[in-house]
Amino acid sequence: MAKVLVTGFAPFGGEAVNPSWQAVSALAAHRDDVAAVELPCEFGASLPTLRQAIERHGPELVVCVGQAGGRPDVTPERVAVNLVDARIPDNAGAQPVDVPVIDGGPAAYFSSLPVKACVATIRAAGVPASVSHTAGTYVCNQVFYGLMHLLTTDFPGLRGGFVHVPFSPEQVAAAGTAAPSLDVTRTTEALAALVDTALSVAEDLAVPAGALH
Ligand code: PCA
Repeated sequence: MAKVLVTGFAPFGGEAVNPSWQAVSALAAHRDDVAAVELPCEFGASLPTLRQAIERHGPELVVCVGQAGGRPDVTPERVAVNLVDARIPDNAGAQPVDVPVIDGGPAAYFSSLPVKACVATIRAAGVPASVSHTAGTYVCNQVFYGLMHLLTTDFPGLRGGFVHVPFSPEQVAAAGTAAPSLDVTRTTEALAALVDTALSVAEDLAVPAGALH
């Protein structure tokens, strides 16, 4: 059984690839203790696929990863909100607006990853990183919220959280834009550092990592 389950997403929004899946599959290819599963970028199918993967692999840590196009660095997410407000349709054509992820669930969950310690070790590995306080209101936030709800209700003792990663340079080049990007090799190294930190650090660092806005 793999100790760590990492998930990435299928491409969405007209992109040919998703660096979250490229990075988690590269990580799993190099480590026996990591299993990678691809989640569909669909509101309906993503959480059932995640639950099945947890049941199949029986991990002690779950790290879900998604693409955050436009962000310049790797961002462990701190807060998942019980809200879906899709700006674009998902890969199945669904575009839910202003509905909860889980009816009757709490407004928010916090990550159970030591997000500040993760940022510190990712930076020490030479990759830009910062704590994020919003995973948005699309499929990634839904998966993050659904994961934390699942851990709270059905898998107590299992730790987990979510990380957003930038576009790859190849995506930005293909689009002909000037958005920030990070090589998938660097993204993979960042995820390796994050996984090792999450496995070994129980108490997060008491250092400032908040945002003014
Ligand atoms: N990013 C999207 C969904 C899938 C992904 O990789 C998001 O941030 O919601």
